[in-house]
Amino acid sequence: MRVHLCAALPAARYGTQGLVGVSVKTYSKLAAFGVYFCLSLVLAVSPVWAANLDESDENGDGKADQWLEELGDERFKLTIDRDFDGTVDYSLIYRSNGYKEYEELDFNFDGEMDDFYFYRSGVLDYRRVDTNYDGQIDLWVFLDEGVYIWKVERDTDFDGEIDYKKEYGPPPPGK
Ligand SMILES: [Ca+2]
Ligand SMILES: [Ca+2]
Ligand SMILES: [Ca+2]
Ligand SMILES: [Ca+2]
Repeated sequence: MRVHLCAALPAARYGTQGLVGVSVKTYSKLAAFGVYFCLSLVLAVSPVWAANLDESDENGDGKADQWLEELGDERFKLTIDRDFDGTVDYSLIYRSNGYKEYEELDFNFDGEMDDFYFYRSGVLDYRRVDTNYDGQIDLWVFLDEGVYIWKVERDTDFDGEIDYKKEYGPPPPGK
């Protein structure tokens, strides 16, 4: 059985709030048309950054809300203040070949990152989520080919101990 990342994550979490730059209404509409809409795929590396921009003011309020930093070793870090409140709530590290390495998101805009994406050769490998925003990871999702879940672990009572494990198949080669 192959379980798609978008299908298996707690739906409530993604139905109640606006996604990155997309209103709930638009999201529902997309969902109604059967469009897969994963958070991790929303913010692709924008071609605008190919120019040597290191700061940008997307909403024109005179304050920068997107930053690009060269880390060296052909690696870059993009950070964004999605709700323009002055606190960074998204960051992405990627390589000059366009491969993502790491991504993190403050989904509920409380100032703490709560959704973490780890990539291998540019492909999403696993994801860690703090679903109740208490600062502690309670959901681990392990992926094959970037989109198929092969294992899920959860701490359902948020006491720091994993109490739920589900494997959808044998570990993929090399995992
Ligand atoms: Ca701004
Ligand atoms: Ca913010
Ligand atoms: Ca948060
Ligand atoms: Ca938690």
